[in-house]
Amino acid sequence: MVAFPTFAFAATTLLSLTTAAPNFAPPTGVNHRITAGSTTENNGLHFEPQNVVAAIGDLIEFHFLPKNHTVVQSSFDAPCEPLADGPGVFSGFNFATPRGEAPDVVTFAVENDRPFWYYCSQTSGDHCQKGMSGVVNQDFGGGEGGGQDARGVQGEG
Ligand SMILES: *[C@@H]1O[C@H](CO)[C@@H](O)[C@H](O)[C@H]1NC(C)=O
Ligand SMILES: [Cu+2]
Repeated sequence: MVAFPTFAFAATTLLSLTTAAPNFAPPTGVNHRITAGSTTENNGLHFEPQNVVAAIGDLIEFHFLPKNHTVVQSSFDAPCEPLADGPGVFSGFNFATPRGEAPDVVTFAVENDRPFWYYCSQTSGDHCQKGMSGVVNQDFGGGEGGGQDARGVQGEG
């Protein structure tokens, strides 16, 4: 997936990837809607759906439900930590909402078929440790994360 620099999303505008991605894949017109937070699961500490399969050129949209969530790119090996080896997606804390959906949405395009692991970095309440993580394009083969759910997804509390 995309490896653009750490940034904060400030608006609903689609992130322009033209500078970061000279070979930008043609849009497919398919959007995958993921909510950060849940009205039903795990006391709201949940991404839904937490496991998405997307094609190159699809859009991923994160919509934010109540509490104060983020989307931060992580790795299979360290599901509750930002990428150690370089910049990744970091939404910032701009999406807290007491009820309903936050007005701002994080949107980006899928540019490759590598797994995109992510989590909520809200430490007040240990959201990730309690199960708030997910993945786009998990490797279902024998490689990284093959045949397993996102670690950290199965909450203990
Ligand atoms: C959301 O959480 C962050 C980090 O804990 C905090 O800095 C920020 O003030 C919170 N925002 C709201 C509106 O509660
Ligand atoms: Cu959260």
